[in-house]
Amino acid sequence: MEMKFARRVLDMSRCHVMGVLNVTPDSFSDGGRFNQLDMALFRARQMVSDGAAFIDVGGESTRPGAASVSVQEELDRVCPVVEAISRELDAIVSVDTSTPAVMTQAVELGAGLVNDVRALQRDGALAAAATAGVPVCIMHIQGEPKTMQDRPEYQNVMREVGEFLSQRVRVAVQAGVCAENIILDPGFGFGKKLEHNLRLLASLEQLRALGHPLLVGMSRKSMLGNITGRDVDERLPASLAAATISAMKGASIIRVHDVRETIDAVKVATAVKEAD
Ligand code: YH5
Repeated sequence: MEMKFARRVLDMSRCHVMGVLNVTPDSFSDGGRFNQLDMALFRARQMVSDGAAFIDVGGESTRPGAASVSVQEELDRVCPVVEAISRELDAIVSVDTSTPAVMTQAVELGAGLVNDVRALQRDGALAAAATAGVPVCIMHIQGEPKTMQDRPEYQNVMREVGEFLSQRVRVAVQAGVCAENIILDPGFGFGKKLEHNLRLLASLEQLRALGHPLLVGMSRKSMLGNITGRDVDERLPASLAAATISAMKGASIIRVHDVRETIDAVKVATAVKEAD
């Protein structure tokens, strides 16, 4: 159950925490005391000292209705941060991108994981991921980020997500991605209503039958707002509950904003699993 991410090897039978690092212009503003790169590095250092095994660097907002970003703009946002974290910190850099040129460049600069919310469906993404040679996370999405929440519909969400993911694994392996390098993600909130997200979380163990480690991301998402009635900055307790359930159900990587708190929740879940 070991997986090799550029310079580091992880046991994927255990649960690891991935810290979210957005490098979109609106993510960092401090009135000019720090520049963007300093701010990003500060956050990354903090998340690593809090125990993050991965830092997920993303330069494209996938919020419905968010403006699209040019390839050059995404490269300019992501590359300096990937380079600096890879050089300075003891964590695996994950690049949250659907853009082939960003995958290629980021891996050259030291990224150890390609995290694509579009499941390598963009032109050139399969080839870029195969050539990069690092593990890739393939996530389920219904539709495109811009419109995915318009009216998500499923007859059987578990079956459809499972079939989508196994089809993308097949296509990726055909394109030269090593099967042992594929991580799967049901894509919480990506073209799904609350009932779909809940059914996927309730049945998460079943997705492990596809034979790949699982990554999940529910931190601060609307599904938790729908359940608790809380605004985005009041969703930490709900996010910890979601992380705990995911860890109990066998997720290998949990993608979160609040690393320190999530590490404790994962430690409790892991201890209980080991006593079982
Ligand atoms: C994911 O699940 N999600 S970006 C809406 C929110 C809060 C957070 C306020 N990239 C995932 O984090 N990559 C994102 O409401 C991801 N899995 C993987 N593999 C969305 C996000 C967020 C969205």
